[in-house]
Amino acid sequence: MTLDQLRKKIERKDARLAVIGLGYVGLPVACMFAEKGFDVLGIEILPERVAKINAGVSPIEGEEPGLESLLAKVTSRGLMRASSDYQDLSDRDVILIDVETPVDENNIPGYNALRAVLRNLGPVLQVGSLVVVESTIAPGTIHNVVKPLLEESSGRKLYKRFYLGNCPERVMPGKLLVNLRTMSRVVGGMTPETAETMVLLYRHIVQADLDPTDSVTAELVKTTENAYRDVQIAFANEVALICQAVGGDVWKVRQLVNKSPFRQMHLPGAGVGGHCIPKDPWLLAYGVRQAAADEQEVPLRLIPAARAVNDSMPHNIANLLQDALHSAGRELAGARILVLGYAYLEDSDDTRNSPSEALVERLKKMKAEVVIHDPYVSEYQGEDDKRSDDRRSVEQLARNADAAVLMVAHSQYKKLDLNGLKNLLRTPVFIDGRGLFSAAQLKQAGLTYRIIGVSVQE
Ligand code: SAJ
Repeated sequence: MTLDQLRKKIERKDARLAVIGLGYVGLPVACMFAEKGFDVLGIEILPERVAKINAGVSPIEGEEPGLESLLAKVTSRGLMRASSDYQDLSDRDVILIDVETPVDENNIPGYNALRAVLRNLGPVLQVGSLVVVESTIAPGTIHNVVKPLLEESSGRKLYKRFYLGNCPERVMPGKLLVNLRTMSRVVGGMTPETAETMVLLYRHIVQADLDPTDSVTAELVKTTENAYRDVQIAFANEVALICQAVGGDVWKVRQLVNKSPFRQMHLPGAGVGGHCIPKDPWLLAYGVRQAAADEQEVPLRLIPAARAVNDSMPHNIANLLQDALHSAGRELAGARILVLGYAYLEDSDDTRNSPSEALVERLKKMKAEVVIHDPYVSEYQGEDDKRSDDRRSVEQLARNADAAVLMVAHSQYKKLDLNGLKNLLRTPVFIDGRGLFSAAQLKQAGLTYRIIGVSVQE
């Protein structure tokens, strides 16, 4: 099939689609194309997810407005189905790939999931089909990994047997469907004609700008936009550490700095977690290192430094805690610490790369005992009290604790009764890792406190 024939099929919505990887990106994408009338096949390796999806039940945790009902609608109408069998892809005209692309402990992407998909896809790839990688990948990956692997596994050359591009997703847990519909997307094609064909496809589900470009630019934009955010957050965190040291209040400093034109200082905090921001700067760095024969050609200083600053924030929280406990006449070793919040983001149940995980590890190394509460994370919504069947609330967990450490700005925590907490805690220490409360509030409650980015006013 020529690109022109494929375009016509896309315009008529006759093109048969497939989405490989039905996770937090692949599933909503599959549902949205199916809702527009495309025949969509989802390929998913986990059989239990396949079964759930075919039963119209979303396997995605957390609140995703509209997803459950949309999935039920498109599966019940037979517009979308899930399978684990790659043979089912042999009649597909367009294949979107949405698998995870994590980095390892050395910040190198192994692309294991992506490579497995490409190895299995090649042999069944229909002549003239379009393959689009939606996963976030390092600059150069389409050229140096995806294209050669697909040519090898399909036994044919690009353009002779398939067309190739990448269109990075810009979703955020809790807003999957609305982000997919309303956020602009960079559409990277291996040729301009491929990019134009991809724009025709995505126009069916995206109401915002679709910017056609080449594959490397699309890879650069996605990893850069998240590296940008990581550097911005790191700057705010470094200013917080400066304020702690020189007698300032970063929350006041930030507010006044942002009154200056063209300043948008981000929020300092207890750390940077999630599935995007901690990873994507390393994908950008990896792309550069793969391309630059000699590391000195492009000495990456700012991006790795920002990662180091953000990764140090949970340790800064542990230091603030140790200092506050000393003031209250308590050692950290042997103390019982209540950690408030384990998700990486406020009002989310997502714990991937959570700063709280790093803090808990640090506290345990410092011989503290840790109890965790999080209203959204099932295992931490409050331990069942043996004596009664009600879940142990923050107050009950605080009863024998020597400090409460707020790590996540969940809405529920904004309503904490600080006076009540002070009376419940064995040692009345409170560490505010997200600047949720003012020094005046914490002082009025009689708590020995520390706030991220605020110098001690004892
Ligand atoms: N954080 C700060 N200070 C800030 C902002 C965030 O410490 O000023 C922390 C958060 O607490 C969290 C982490 O950084 O631990 C990440 O927060 P995020 O708001 O960036 O949320 P993510 O990880 O879901 O980011 C996603 C990204 N979207 C995509 O990759 C498509 C990011 O590019 C978006 O900017 C973000 O959603 C968004 O706000 O939409």
